[in-house]
Amino acid sequence: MLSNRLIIIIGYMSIQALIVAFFLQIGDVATAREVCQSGTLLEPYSGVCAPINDVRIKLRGGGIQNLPNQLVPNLMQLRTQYAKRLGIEDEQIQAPGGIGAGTQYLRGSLQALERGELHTKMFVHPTGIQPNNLELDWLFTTATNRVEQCVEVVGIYSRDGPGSLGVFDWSCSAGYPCEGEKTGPEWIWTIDFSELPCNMVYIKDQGGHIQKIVHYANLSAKMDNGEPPLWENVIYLWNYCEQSWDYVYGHSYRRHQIDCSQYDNYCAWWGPILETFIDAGDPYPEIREVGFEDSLLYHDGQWSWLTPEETAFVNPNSPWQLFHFDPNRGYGAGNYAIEAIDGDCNNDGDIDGSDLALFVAAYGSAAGEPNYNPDADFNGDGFIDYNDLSVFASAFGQISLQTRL
Ligand SMILES: [Ca+2]
Ligand SMILES: [Ca+2]
Ligand SMILES: [Ca+2]
Repeated sequence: MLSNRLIIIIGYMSIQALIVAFFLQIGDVATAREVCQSGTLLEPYSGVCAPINDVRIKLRGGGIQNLPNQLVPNLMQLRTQYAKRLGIEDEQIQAPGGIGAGTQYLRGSLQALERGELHTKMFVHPTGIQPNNLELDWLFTTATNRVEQCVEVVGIYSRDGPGSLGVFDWSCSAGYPCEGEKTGPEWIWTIDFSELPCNMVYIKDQGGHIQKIVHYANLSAKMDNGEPPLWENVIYLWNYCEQSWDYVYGHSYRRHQIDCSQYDNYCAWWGPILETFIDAGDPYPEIREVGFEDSLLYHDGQWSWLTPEETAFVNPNSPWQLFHFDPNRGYGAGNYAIEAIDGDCNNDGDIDGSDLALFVAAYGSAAGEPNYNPDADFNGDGFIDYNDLSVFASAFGQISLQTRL
């Protein structure tokens, strides 16, 4: 069941979006989805059927790297080797799966025999996650969509350099090779976050920290009932400039998928996780906060908010701390976070002319009015008035500091 927050924005919606939001609100997402016309995909946080734009060719021009085989270790091999070092049984490392902290799909729950579609707002760090130069081999932020041979959208961080977004597809095979003639589970491409300016936005997370996020939908859908059935793995990134979906990756293949919700199957059991391969006893690096917000899984016609009835949670290893926890759909973990400050109307960590413009536009409004902006209502009383103005005036020019927590 979706939360009440959807209803808040209904005042700004088209009739179609209103109808969609209504069905979402009453939990009838199958109908909400049908209302979306073909060529559109439901954006579940706003209830809007948003257009889909195929940007695969444009992305290539933007510098997708085809060097992941050399640069980023294969996730399957990393996980298999690491599980062996930990003494985990072979059958428990059946791909795809993750090793790390975060949200875990419970066995017996979240069946996805027809479709698994994960939506999440993944914290990202275009300049990297390390505030210092302590050791870090690799850190990934990723999730499965509960389908056996799904595709993962991965935040990739290493010791040096910027953070990247990667696509790792489990469905590549000799019969159904992926782009670049890849015939096994493999990285398809990686791209620096800095190449995706329209796919990132600042938010204030539930822990009151400022985050840059990418909202993606990572889905595996059964397309026919052939022998074996046709499946499609697709990745959409939300485009904040166009208010539409960027179709960035797709792969079709035929397969009888294993039911990953069954007790004896160990595939696709991780929701949104952070994943490292640090040996016990080795020092953990200091990292900026990583995590996810508002994760949702659409599975076989139902939406799940990944509540504790259907998911478990694995805490991060010390010295990383859990900064906020919205069980089990959202969390932030790490050592360093950027605190949100009053006056920052666009949540980008400083209070400047952009915030002034937003504040002026909202000034004089009350909650429920079209120009009301909760991020400009610093005392949260539902009115943007002289009380907020005095907060804004005294905060103008401030920069929020990254604090070690
Ligand atoms: Ca700002
Ligand atoms: Ca700014
Ligand atoms: Ca106020």
